[in-house]
Amino acid sequence: MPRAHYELYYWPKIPGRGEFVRLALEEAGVSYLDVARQEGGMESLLALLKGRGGGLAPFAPPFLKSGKLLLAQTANILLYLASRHERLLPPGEANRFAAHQLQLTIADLVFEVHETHHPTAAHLYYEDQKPEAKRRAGAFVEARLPKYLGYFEEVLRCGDDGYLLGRRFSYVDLSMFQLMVGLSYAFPRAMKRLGPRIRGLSGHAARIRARRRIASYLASTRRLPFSEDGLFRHYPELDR
Ligand SMILES: N[C@@H](CCC(=O)N[C@@H](CS)C(=O)NCC(=O)O)C(=O)O
Repeated sequence: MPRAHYELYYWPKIPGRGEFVRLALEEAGVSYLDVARQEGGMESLLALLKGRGGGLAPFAPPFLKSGKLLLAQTANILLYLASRHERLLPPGEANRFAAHQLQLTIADLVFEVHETHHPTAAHLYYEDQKPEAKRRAGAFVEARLPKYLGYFEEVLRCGDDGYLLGRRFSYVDLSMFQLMVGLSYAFPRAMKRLGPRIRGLSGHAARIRARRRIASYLASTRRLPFSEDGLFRHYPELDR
């Protein structure tokens, strides 16, 4: 394997939660290896999950190796990257904790998205929990999605220049972009209906998409498409 600054460990065929980390690595412009997408990489991922890397074993991907350090939990990994690459976060304690707070709120929403297609058990197939999924997705689309996006729209409005932390860009803007794209893939009807209420977020996503490093990444083969094996899944029956 070629030398890399960072090693990212995530399931090889889906963007999933790994994508939040990938976007930050791409924006930081650092070299990284997407380990599980390399030959023999899945074995390395599974070995680390089983605690064979020494130190604290992660519970689930994504995880990131930086030198001897092995870190898990998406929000934790992003906070770490932001502490090393100033492009990802404006200086100051207030910004650091505000970014982390927003990222954890994004993580809460991501969890609820997953629950729409796996409300009963994460290890069972969607097909084995369809009635429950329909009920859960109904409540999500009706109440939770507008509440979360309404909140983020409000946060964005507080910023003068259209970033979640105010005038300056941060890694949370990348995650918000990914969230908007994922939600539009999974729930196109609900997102269209919400459109007039989330104009700020839509404009924000378009601006993030156009950032030089992000646009170039999105056009590359490193970017994986959404599918019904991932976190953001499109099942028309759940998008009422
Ligand atoms: N809170 C963790 C959640 C990690 C997680 O659920 N990872 C998924 C893939 S996106 C997984 O492989 N989970 C396996 C499991 O929960 O058993 C994070 O944000 O990183």
